[in-house]
Amino acid sequence: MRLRGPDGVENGRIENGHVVTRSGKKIELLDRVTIALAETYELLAPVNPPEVWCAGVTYERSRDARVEESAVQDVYTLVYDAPRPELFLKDAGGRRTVGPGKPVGIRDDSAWNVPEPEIGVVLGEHGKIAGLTIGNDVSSRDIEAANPLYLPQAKIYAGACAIGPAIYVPKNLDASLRIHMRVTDEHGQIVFEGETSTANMRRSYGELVQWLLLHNPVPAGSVLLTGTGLVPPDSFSLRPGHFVEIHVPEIGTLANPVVRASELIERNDSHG
Ligand code: DO4
Ligand code: MG
Repeated sequence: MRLRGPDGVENGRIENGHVVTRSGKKIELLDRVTIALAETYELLAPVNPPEVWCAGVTYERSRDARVEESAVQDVYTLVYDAPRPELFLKDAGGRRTVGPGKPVGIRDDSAWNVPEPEIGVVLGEHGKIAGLTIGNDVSSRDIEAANPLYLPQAKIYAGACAIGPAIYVPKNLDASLRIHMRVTDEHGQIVFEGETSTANMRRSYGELVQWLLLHNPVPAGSVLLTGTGLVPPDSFSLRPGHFVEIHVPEIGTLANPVVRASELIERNDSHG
């Protein structure tokens, strides 16, 4: 994990309820489940990925949701069953990706926005899997549903991606992970809650990475989000003021408030 504290940005690992930094400092975790830290420390995205890629329709639940929503239904059934997965570029240069605690964006020109809680594969050198993190592939379902050719606009915009809070290096990559998501409103009321497991994924991480790297020079440190298996009911849309928490017991909690994408663009403009 990476954090910013009084001594600047530091890398560390979690050991017995503490973060132990590379310089040997021990910082107590306020909460071992979410890996929250005291206010003097800011959790950062665990990597600055040169590129973020996503796989889509890797869970039956995602396939069914897209078949129902889309004006063009066949593409989703075909890609779910095909040997070649759906892969798309989500971000490059970290312009649209935020770390824990930072606001994610929803498009102002969309009325149907959702969080997509996903396991992120962190790529090491030579296509090796360095570890796993949590990702939020925030998406506009009405834009995606209108026409599959609109997918880049449904997926790529200011604040459309969050990753963190830590990188988990599993002993066994095939061991399934539980993914729990909760969305609350400004009063703390739960407006959506659900859970899935990577046991429901149709493809392995290794298979997705192999396809991604085929004739494609993706730099080490990039992250591949592996698809969502959790789709809120059609009546649900994210709105500014919502707070998204994605919890994976082995990794921690990725928590982000929701704002308009246009607000994030304005904030960046005012910072020059
Ligand atoms: O085909 C649309 C994207 C699907 C996606 O992002 C997912 O299944 O997670
Ligand atoms: Mg997704």
